[in-house]
Amino acid sequence: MPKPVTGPFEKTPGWLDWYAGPSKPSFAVPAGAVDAHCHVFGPGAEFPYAPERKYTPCDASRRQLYALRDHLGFARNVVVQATCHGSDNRAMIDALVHSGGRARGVATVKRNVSDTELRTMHEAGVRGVRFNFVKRLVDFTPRDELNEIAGRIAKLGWHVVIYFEAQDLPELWDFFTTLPTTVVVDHMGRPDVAKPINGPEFELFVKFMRENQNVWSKVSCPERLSISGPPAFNGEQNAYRDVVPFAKRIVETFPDRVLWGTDWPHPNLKGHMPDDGLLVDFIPHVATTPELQHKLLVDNPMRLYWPEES
Ligand code: 0GY
Repeated sequence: MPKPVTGPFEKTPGWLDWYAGPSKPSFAVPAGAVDAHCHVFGPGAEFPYAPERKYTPCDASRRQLYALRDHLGFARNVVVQATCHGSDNRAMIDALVHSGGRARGVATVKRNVSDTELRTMHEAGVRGVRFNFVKRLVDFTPRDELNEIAGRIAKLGWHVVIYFEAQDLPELWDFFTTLPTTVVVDHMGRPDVAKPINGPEFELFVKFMRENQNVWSKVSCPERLSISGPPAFNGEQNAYRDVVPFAKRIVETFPDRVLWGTDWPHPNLKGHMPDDGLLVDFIPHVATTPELQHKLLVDNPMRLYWPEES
């Protein structure tokens, strides 16, 4: 793949660019597999980054995303609005409309979004909105505004994607459990994998999914959650081995409510930039049978994002 370039914006100091030479995964994803969590950044010269952004990335265009899709063997993408674009969804929507129907999107909207704008987004392929509670990424949005948005997008058959960190789940529980839509959690609610898998923090997340049948989880981002790191860091065969038990538990307990995504182009990583081919090789460690792999990569994302085809 061509190397990352940056447009007219100055990248955040220390920014790690996405990895331009991903390996071919050893694991062959099933036909029709969906990368259900990825982003586009700009390009900044065409789609400027939002003034309120908390970071300035290197550009990561739809062409580069779709080249990665093909390289890894995926058929489709779900492009999630990145916080560096705020509620300006143009780059994400441009990616959808140039995907030949092979991408759906998750937008960020404010309460002043019009019904016409929502309808236009739907026609482009948007099927959800993202509510972000990670304080380093976004400013606070009042709950009444989020409730109002959730009520409006529910009528379109969309869902809500939530991003939060494990220690914040108790405080957010009541809000999450009253949302009127399917609710998709990013990256398993960001567990601290140094803590025990059957300790109170992760048990609360399992309970959250068990007691709320409308809650799904992405078992994504081992590179973000891992302390043991990739093979080059720990000298082992299995990348991100410390995340495996957490993701495997969620896949095996809720096989019909899990999704997987690369998280390309991997915003805000500090230690290393993953080889996306190795990330794909993480999948069979957490979804250990062909049946579980098919649910995770094909059946579940198709049911949520392309119900008319599933
Ligand atoms: C992710 C994770 C992060 C960033 C964003 O939209 C974003 O800026 O999602 C993060 O920094 O943890 O899912 O891409």
